[in-house]
Amino acid sequence: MVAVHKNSYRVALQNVEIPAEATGHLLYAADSPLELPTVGDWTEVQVMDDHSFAVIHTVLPRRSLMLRKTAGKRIEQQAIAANIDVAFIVQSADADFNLRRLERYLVVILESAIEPIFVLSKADRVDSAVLKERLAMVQEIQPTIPVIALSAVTGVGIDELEKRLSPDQTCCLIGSSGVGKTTLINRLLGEERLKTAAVRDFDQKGRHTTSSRQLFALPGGAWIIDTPGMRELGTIGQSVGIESTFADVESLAPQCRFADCTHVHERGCAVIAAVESGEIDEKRYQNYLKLRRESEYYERSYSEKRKRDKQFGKFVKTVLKHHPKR
Ligand SMILES: Nc1nc2c(ncn2[C@@H]2O[C@H](COP(=O)(O)OP(=O)(O)OP(=O)(O)O)[C@@H](O)[C@H]2O)c(=O)[nH]1
Ligand SMILES: [Mg+2]
Ligand SMILES: [Zn+2]
Repeated sequence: MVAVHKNSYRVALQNVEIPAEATGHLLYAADSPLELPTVGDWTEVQVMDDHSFAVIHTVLPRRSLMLRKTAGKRIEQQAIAANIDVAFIVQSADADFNLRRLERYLVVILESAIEPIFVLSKADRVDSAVLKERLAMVQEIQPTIPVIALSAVTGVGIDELEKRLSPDQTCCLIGSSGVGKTTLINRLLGEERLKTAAVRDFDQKGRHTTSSRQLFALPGGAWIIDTPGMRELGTIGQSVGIESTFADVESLAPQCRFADCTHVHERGCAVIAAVESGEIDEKRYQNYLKLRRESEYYERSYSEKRKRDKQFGKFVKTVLKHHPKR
């Protein structure tokens, strides 16, 4: 599966891309939208003789699935991409730089056991002292995750990123609109295949140029997925990702006085003590609490909604049973 745009798909067959649709059975038998095809999926398809159209019958089991909470009011999980090995979390070294947002992306990536790599793009837009300082700040939030500073304009750092692309692996670029994800893919493809657009002058925000998720084969053999910049990357039921992203915070838990300490207000809390002593950054701690609250809240609301839907389903079936021939 190489592209999704609303309800239409594109699949790759050897070297050709074919428009595709899912069978009615696949659509209706799905218990949740997560079972539907998404970018990066391997699928079983039936192809028209002239290769003009394909029908997707099955989605094969996934190695990984990157999820977020759907944007807006609806409380549901939404697939971003499947079978990703490596995710490049892209943030521009100038206007977009925000450590708290990096932590949010990291939660989503680590929840799905995908290997994260941080990318500071537009390195040409800040002077080297600022760049160095920002690289160090990123490294500090997770010392074991690689950070690459690069510029798709001057080409600096591109080789470092290319070294991280292994043939047959699938990677993806995620990050806010306008940070240069598509420009980077064009650079890696060696041609201006995709549309990009200048960021707004007054606030350097992107214009949401990329509108669908798409998979590309890179010259070295790796696959890369471009994603549209997301306005909001909501978390839902992502406690594993939070635990890994904030491992330094959670590792203090055994030293808290109470075994079930929530690290919010308890006396004798080792986490609160570490924040007070400056060992853990106050803003990082606040972000940890915020993401935990958000992810737990949406998970609870979601499971309550599922329960209600199931009860409603049972009710409908009972009614149908009692009025079999209506
Ligand atoms: N100075 C500089 N500008 C860059 C660099 N990379 C991208 N840009 C510019 O930033 C703008 C936005 O780039 P895009 O590649 O469209 O950004 P995107 O992340 O794909 O944005 P969405 O598709 O909206 O999510 C374009 O005007 C690019 O030319 C870079 O390394 N340096
Ligand atoms: Mg783009
Ligand atoms: Zn505690």
